[in-house]
Amino acid sequence: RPYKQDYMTFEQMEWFLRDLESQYPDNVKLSTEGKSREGRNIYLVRVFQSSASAARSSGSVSSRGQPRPAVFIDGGIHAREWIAPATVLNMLMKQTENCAANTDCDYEYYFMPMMNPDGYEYTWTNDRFWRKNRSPPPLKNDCFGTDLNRNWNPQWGNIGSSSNTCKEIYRGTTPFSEPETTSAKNVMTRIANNPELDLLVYLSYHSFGQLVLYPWGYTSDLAPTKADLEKGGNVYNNALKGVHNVPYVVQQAAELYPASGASDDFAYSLPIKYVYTVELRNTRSFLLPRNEIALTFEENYAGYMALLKHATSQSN
Ligand code: 0X9
Ligand code: ZN
Repeated sequence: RPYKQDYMTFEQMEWFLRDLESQYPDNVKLSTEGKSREGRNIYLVRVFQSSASAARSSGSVSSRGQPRPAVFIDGGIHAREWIAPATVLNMLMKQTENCAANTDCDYEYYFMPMMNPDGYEYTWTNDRFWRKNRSPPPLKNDCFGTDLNRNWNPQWGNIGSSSNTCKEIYRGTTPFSEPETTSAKNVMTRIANNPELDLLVYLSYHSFGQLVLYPWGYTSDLAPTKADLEKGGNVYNNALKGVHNVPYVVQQAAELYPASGASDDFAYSLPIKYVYTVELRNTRSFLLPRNEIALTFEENYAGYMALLKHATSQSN
């Protein structure tokens, strides 16, 4: 299948996902994990080794009764960052092809490629630079939308978020007040608590800035496993750089600016060992030309593969 070189509407994404599942029924399971505020589906895509090839390779991980490694990846938390869902959808397709060919399929892969369908739709119809979801304001004459990357625990309501509904960083009324963050939280918690799985990696795709950010994001205090986080970030970045030689910077999220209530700090607290918010191309604008969609995907797929291998290697 050719990679998607164009930005898709939400409806096109839905067709793309249904099509992928029907083409690869042994490797892809599409589910709806909730509905957005305006009633759009929040999709989860599970990609996995087919049971036939798992049986053939018995003697490996699963049959020894050890948990299988798992990874959770999201895109589209922020509506205007179009390259994020575009990249995640291409990653999802490439991972599916790998699993169907029975190569590089050692994990259970969970993708939530479009976390904010209402906001995304709004960027196509009304305002290209909309960031938040489209939650109606608590008070009339107030402003719409909650920042889905300020609505999580721990540290909800702390620095770098706002209680003013009109702000881009409005945090919502309570932690997980939004159906979109609740859906993602529930899925991540379920995977983390599944004794058959070992949730090792979390990747959240955003733009722009060319950054690989690791926790904490709410404080410049060092995370307890900062050395591991930095190492994994460098593994991702070195592999990425090898593809198109584009510079990304690995740093602690709070060094960009402290922001509390983001998904990465939640993921790190679950706990997940390797947690990154990746700010994709470029360094100037949310308007990334279409001809950079494939390039962005290619370099980040290399980073992702290298990180996943690192996370399961003996020498990590
Ligand atoms: O501010 C954000 O939510 C992210 N940047 S963006 O330009 N895509 O909006 C960065 C979040 C980094 N993580 C934390 N600060 N926890
Ligand atoms: Zn963002």
